[in-house]
Amino acid sequence: MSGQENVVIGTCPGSGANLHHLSDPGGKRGSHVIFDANASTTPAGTTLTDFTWDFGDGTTADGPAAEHTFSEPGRYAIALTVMNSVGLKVCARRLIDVTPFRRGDCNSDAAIDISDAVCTLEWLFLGKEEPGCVPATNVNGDAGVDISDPVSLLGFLFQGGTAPVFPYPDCGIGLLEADEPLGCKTATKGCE
Ligand SMILES: [Ca+2]
Ligand SMILES: [Ca+2]
Repeated sequence: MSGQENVVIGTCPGSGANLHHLSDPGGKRGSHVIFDANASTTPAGTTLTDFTWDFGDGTTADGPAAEHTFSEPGRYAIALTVMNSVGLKVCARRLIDVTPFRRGDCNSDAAIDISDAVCTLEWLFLGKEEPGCVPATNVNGDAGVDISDPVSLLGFLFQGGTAPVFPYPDCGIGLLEADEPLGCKTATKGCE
């Protein structure tokens, strides 16, 4: 595993079945993101000719791949517009939280241990306060946070199970499709 994570960003309503990807270099903290649209598709007989990125912070870039460093933490709407050789344009959008966290660190103390599983269980089932970075509790990286996440963390800690998905063990920003609706408001300790 290279540490690189790819996620599909959704197409705009009414566009074709085009796929675009974002990727993160992994290991780099926080604000530097590599965007990659090379997986975009176009109907047979046409080629993709233009790629335009809007990073949501007032800056843009061209080309099938782009790198961008966000200067401030926050939530950004990334938009990609692709045009093919017959002039058909499609777009894709994705919100990303440029708030670095370490996945698994529910209680934000820079360590991943049993107290994080307890933290998630207490939030889910005992009415404790929601963690400042909910995606950090989505240990298994699936569509949401439920009991399978603390179970997965305990399995990793004590039974040699699967490690939390990126960003782990290094800090990073959440690029999973599930990270967007969960929303990471505050960086976990050690990732600020
Ligand atoms: Ca912790
Ligand atoms: Ca989950």
